[in-house]
Amino acid sequence: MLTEKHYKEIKEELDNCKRPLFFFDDDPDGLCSFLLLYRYKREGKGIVVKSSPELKPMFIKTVENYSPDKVFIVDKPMVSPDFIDAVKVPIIWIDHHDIIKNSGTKYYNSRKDGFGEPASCICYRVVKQDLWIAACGAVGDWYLPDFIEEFSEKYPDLLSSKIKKPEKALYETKLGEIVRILSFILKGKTSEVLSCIKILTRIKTPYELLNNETSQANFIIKRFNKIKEEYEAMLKKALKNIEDNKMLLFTYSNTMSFTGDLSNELLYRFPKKLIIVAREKSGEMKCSLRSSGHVSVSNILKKALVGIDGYGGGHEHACGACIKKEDFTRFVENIRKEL
Ligand SMILES: [Mn+2]
Repeated sequence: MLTEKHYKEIKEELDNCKRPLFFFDDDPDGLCSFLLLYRYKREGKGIVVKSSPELKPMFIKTVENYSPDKVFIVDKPMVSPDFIDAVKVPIIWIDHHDIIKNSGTKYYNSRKDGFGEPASCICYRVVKQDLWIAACGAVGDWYLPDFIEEFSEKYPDLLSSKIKKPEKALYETKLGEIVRILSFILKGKTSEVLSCIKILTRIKTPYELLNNETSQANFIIKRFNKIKEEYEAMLKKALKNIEDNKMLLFTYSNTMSFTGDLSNELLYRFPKKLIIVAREKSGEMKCSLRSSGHVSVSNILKKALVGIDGYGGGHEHACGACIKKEDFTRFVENIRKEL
């Protein structure tokens, strides 16, 4: 658990460096965590870490090339020990996934009793500015923090104070629309992703983005609309498999990954079903699993993985898994048996 003392410590770390390098996860919570720290510090460089929950040794080169005086890691559940060994400057690691003991970094984790508020909430409590970015990061991780009331007061048109459920905030409000923008612009061509992130470090208000008020905002919105089209087409396909009343399974093999976004939206539309969205990539099925209410997808996943070539885990209602293609049908059968 984190307290005001920890937020102060992190702030001092930020204040006392000149050339920080920030690594962040490729989802709205990760992006917002980075934006909060960077927009306060106005110095350094951000690196989005795609495709793996772990910060891998390949990023040692990135550190060597930039030669920062401090490294910040936000919203990554794992960091390779080789990376930690090789990096000779202080590493500040801010996270809310499973607690890592003796990480060899300055480690800050918000977890208590199995839950930790999203990394963007921690970063907001450190910098105490850009409330709208913090709200986006939290809602993107399916969570309404205590400062959401203040947000609704300040921006009632973006989030009505009547909304008490994160999924409603995500799919029925303008705040949710911004979260989707932040999620979609992280997909696709790296150079375009970087341009969008750069712009986001300078966007002044949520309205500049939503109402397309500047040419910079327009660049982001145009890119968002293009990616959204692809997403809508996939969602339409996924909505064709809804006859099973306990489970909704959708598989695809596009280059762009919509797995997390699709599984979230399908769960919102079908809260009583267990959702499995899987993307085929190099002989593996990369899955996102969702459930709500009393159905614990993490327990089901644990049992379904027995005798299967694959791995996975996560939170009670949201998990990720990676399964060898040959074993995928058996894996799905195992899940069906558990339901
Ligand atoms: Mn997160």
